[in-house]
Amino acid sequence: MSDPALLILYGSQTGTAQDTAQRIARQAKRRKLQVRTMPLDCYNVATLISESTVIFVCATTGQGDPPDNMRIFWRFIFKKSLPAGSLCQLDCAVLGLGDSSYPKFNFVAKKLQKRLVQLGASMLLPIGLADDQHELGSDAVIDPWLAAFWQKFYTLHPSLKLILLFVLVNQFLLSSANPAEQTLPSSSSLLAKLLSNIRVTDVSHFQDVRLFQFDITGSNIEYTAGDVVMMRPCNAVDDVQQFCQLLRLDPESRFTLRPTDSTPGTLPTRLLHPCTVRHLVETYLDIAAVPRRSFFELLLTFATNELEREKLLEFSSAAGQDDLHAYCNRPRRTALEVLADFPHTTAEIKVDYLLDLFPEIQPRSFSIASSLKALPNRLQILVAVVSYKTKLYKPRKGLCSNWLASLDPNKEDIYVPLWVKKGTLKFPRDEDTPVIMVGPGTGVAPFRSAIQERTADGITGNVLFFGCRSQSKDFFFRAEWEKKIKARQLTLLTAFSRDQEDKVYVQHRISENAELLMDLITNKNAFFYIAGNAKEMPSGVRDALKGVFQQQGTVSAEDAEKMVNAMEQSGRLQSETWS
Ligand code: 2AM
Repeated sequence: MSDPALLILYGSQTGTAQDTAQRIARQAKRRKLQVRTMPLDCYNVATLISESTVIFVCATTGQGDPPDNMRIFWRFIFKKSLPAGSLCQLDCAVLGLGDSSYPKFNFVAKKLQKRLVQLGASMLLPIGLADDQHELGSDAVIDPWLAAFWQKFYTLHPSLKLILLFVLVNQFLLSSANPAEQTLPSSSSLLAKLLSNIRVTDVSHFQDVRLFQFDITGSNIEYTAGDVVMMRPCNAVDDVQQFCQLLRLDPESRFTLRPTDSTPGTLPTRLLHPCTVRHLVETYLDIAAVPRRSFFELLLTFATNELEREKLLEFSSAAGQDDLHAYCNRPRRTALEVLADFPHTTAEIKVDYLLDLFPEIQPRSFSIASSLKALPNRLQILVAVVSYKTKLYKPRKGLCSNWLASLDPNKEDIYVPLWVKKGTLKFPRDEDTPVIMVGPGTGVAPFRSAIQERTADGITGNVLFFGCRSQSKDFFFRAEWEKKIKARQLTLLTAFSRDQEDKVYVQHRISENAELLMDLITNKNAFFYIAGNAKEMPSGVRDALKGVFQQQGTVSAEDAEKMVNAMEQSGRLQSETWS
């Protein structure tokens, strides 16, 4: 190896892999290495054969699929026509970011590593498998893995001297601008008018769940049941104001963006040009998320106050990670709250570094809860407004659900940028195939879409297991279901968990209706669906389904498990779960 240039390619869904890749790039730049960082799909894969050292940082999505920004690469790299030794000049390292509470933990990184080896690439070190579930967060794996990587890198390039000087690397320069400049091309998403924002749980109920309706007239959006809609929340007005005060920024001042290095694909295109500080903070900077360790490392470079500097130094060091976790991750402290805890340092932050300090607000996905066949030109979503307590005084609030809940279409016209993506749930098209759907709570959303779509097509084989706490408080869409039941288009089985002494869950109803389910699945080839956000619900439902097979088919537990797995493999058992 003669060329010490480093290429970092990432596949990122929620921004964590991107953040990690950029952190590695900063470390590389501090070492005065030539480094390029980009999403896998922005990279011309055909040139991989001429690279020397590549780090792949890849997330795995909940269902074991690659992130959206590495799908083209994924298809290419698995082409059968690629010759076995085609990457034999390549030294690489694979870092996977995953969550061990999902069955396909770090599946993408593992599969990628296997494929790279098959194509002849040499691995510089064993694969790193970071886990969100680790009590110290994914850095517990990433930090030692990176240390091992640099050690290996320096043994391969002994001529390189380690440069310990910390050089702050900023990707973007913000400079004041005159307002006459043009707007950058906006993204291709639709600005959909919000028509209604209605609470669907009783006011006395602990949880605020909303049904939002958007007008998509004039767009070419054509969604079907199972699809999801993506939207990006904005920061709360009060948070934006506090942020500007802490950083001593005038929210109305304007700037333009210029890249400071030649890495393609990193300049944000969806910001106005020129842009006000308010617009940047409100729509782009993720100040409401729990900050990552790299945030503290960068913050440290602005510290002049001795006390704050000491604390930031500790949080940036390997030895301080337990304390950082206790301060930040466990109570889910937001970046804005951290800034307020370090006021002297925050006041020193240079505006040029905002885009290095804060990741971009990531889009959130929601299962679409309506069907175009029942509601032409409309799109509805069912959203639980997230708020929970930690040991911090203020309750924690989900950014997107609270932002949506704050929008009042009766007061002013509100337009929300959104776009639609194919979801993981696919429903059979032929009218003879019944569907069994298990969707407690907001998990019912994709099934409402499917039921609306199927009944509009005259399909009547629809069985829904719905669970909520109380018949009178959070039984969403009750009147709609009653109409469908009357019209013999729907069989509804409900589990109201708290209307009686003992908990009743959807799985209990599944066991009670074993005969019906067995008949639908074995004689009528029914499809079976699970959706929802309770952590243990999906496995509870699978177990209940196994119980149905054991009891009705008089098979062993092992065979029942095989039957469930076979259904899943053939696409007749599908699930979409979220936490
Ligand atoms: P609970 O809150 O009374 O425990 C929607 O959230 C419904 O899902 C509620 O009735 C909730 O009941 C229920 N639920 C909670 N955990 C569950 C689990 N493991 N399996 C099935 N349903 C569950």
